[in-house]
Amino acid sequence: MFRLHTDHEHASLCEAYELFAEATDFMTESTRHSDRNGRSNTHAGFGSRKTFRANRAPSFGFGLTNRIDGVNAPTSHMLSKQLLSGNEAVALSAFHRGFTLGTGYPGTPSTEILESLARLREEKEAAAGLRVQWAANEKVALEVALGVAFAGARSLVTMKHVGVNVAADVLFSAAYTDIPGALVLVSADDPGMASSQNEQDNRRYAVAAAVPVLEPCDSQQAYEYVGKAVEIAERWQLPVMLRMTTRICHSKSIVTCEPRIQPCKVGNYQRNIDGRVMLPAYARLAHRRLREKLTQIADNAESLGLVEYVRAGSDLGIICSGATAMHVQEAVPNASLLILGTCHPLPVQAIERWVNSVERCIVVEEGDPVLFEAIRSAGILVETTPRDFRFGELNVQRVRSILNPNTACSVQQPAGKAPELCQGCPHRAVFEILAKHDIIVSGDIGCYTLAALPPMSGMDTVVCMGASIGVGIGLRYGLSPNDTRNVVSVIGDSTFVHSGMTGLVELVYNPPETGHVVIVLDNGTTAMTGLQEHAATGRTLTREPCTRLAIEAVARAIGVSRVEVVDPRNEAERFEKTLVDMLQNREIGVIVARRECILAQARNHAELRKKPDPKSPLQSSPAAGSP
Ligand SMILES: Cc1ncc(C[n+]2csc(CCOP(=O)(O)OP(=O)(O)O)c2C)c(N)n1
Ligand code: SF4
Repeated sequence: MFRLHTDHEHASLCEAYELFAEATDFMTESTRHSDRNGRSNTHAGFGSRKTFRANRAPSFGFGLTNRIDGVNAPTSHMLSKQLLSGNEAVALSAFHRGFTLGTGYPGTPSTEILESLARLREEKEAAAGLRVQWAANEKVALEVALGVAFAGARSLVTMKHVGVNVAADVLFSAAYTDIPGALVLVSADDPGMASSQNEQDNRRYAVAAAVPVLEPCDSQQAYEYVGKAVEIAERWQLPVMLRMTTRICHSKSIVTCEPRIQPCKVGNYQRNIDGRVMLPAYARLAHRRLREKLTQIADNAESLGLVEYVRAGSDLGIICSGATAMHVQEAVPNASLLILGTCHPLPVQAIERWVNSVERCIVVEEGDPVLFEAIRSAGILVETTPRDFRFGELNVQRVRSILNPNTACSVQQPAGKAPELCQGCPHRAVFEILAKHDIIVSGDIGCYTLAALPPMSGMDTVVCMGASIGVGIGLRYGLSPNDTRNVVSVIGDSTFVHSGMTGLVELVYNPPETGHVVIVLDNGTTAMTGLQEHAATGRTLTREPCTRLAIEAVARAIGVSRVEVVDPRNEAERFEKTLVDMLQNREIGVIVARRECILAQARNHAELRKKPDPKSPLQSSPAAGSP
């Protein structure tokens, strides 16, 4: 079902309904648009002004809520106007531009990009040659995408902001290489931390890794900027980051798209050893080439369409980008705006000219003062956003407060009840047993992180994906061997595949004197981000059967001396006894607590009812079977 939000100050209800009617003409079904707790992601006061750009339809906050069913994406034979989220617009644009690969690792707010692309791919004829898949983690996703682009084809790699931390090693050196195809990296940042462990601003990564970054301010631009990213990537042979934020990813607005579909580009490998082998001798030259490329891109920013001027008076000028550009237009319709589609490389000349044309110029930006610092270090005098506004998302009200310090500024937390583990969630059974013993739980990221909240309060540390094992080992080292408390690492199955295996190698290589126990919560899905598949589910992104990574076999192969597979609910006693034995005997042990997520189970059963297939791994879901 569509849910129409009309809390825009400048959009009349009639106008909104007209647009809505127009938009729904081009939509077939509703689209999933909420996070795992059912909160819809809508624009609260997300701005629209028709004068903004003559060729751009205004943006409205259409919030759609539909968590599991009704998942749908635009299809190629639709007319050229569609109501799309930023994520869907990116997928459609990649589809239209003949990308050969879409890959990534799930993470809110980026997940729906690949899910939408996969649905577009189902139109086999139009998408012949397009692969869409989940990778084991963001680093390997970027490596595979880089290979595709080295071959001369186009690849899209998607991740949430913290995913770029995992992929950073690849990114920093890939930037030095000459890449004949297009490598477009989507970093979906989460200012305000709607569903993340931090609010890092990945524009900083673009600067540090020396890659161009494009920042769309609505779905239309998300669609267009994929095209610009391809243009820049192929012309200058370097990776391009498309930096989205939660508001852009999940908000819907009208997108006018090209009717044309380019077929998937097939690569034609050209050898270029000094351009792609980053030995110091080649890398030194490559670094100089990279800086030259960036200078050229900055010089071409205006002709690439990355600089937009909105002229009003000359008293007040505001420099902004991304979602902030929309808020600013609503908050201060009388200001002149310089809207930058990129903060790196910075189009210094254009900025300087523009700043000189206004009396007073303020950089209004969400997150870190990236634009401000870059502009000031170019020697251009501008004012910045006060420090308090660095925390959380901006909105129209907060932008007003920036410009008028007498207006109160507060970060509003979304209403609603605190998230909690579902009733009947298999993770509950594990934490109930852990709570009975005096255990320090080194935790990880997934649905089970919710066990850290009261009343369970059952987790002691959570830092980043995969950290549970390393931190658990470190806690063991740091505590006295005579300490009566025990440490246990708890990690989900998707997280284990993502970054848990190396932790296990560390455990076997440098075992603590007191032993250690790792519990892998194998619920047969990546539940936290909306039930995605991973290598240990035995199903691909499109839910076709594939080779299943057996977690217990991996643990044994790594050299863990005792590995047990238990159903924590039906075999609660055995689970508890195994845990206590391992702890008391100071063993290096892994317990795979295998029981299917109840939501995944419901979805799988519903699918089976629709089309029973005896060969389908859904018939024998690893998490559903006996341990
Ligand atoms: C580097 C990184 N990538 C992606 C995410 C988003 N994310 C959070 S938890 C999670 C995986 C959860 O799956 P699992 O470990 O199986 O636990 P479950 O939610 O199924 O209980 C993902 C992908 C993240 N926080 N960090
Ligand atoms: S793992 Fe599944 S059952 Fe448990 S809280 Fe997450 S979605 Fe609910």
